[in-house]
Amino acid sequence: MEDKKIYLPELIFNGKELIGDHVEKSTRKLGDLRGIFENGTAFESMNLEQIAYHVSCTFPVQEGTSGGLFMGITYLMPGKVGDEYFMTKGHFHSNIDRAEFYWGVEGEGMLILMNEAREVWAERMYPGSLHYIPGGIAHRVANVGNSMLIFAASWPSDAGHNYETIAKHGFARRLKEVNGKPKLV
Ligand code: M6P
Ligand code: ZN
Repeated sequence: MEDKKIYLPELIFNGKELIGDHVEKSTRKLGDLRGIFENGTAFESMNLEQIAYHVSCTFPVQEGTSGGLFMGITYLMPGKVGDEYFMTKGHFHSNIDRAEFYWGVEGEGMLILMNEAREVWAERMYPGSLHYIPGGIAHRVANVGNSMLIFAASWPSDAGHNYETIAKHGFARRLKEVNGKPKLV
């Protein structure tokens, strides 16, 4: 007899993509990242309509609900503005004590972290790397390879994104390519 209590999952994560009816996709073009790179002249000379990254997310509960979790996959293109790698905008959480997991899926990246005292450090991201980002830590990812960087993330549904602090003050160090290698300067 058919078991009426066994269901198919509503979402599939096939290792690279989130698939299902409740997946929301967003795109950031290079032009949306104005102000985050040091070399403004190099930035303005580039094709600002090109895609910098896509994010595919699932929000099973309403944003701001306590106790829920969100998940997203980010597809960050390779490239540089001057000697700085393409990177995500980066944020603290609006509820600053909320943590997050990031994990590497494909490509080569660097997770750049900064605490409220503005101390900066970074962790290498690669397929299978797992990164626990404690509360109170701003986070941004740079693609340091030559191919697309894919990483996944899961964060609390009441974390929220505080982009203002980073937009205003940036990170205290920049990740640049120095002699062909990524370096925090
Ligand atoms: C991860 C998560 C998302 C975030 C995305 C892009 O998938 O942290 O919450 O939106 O990366 O990063 P950002 O919002 O800083 O551009
Ligand atoms: Zn976050």
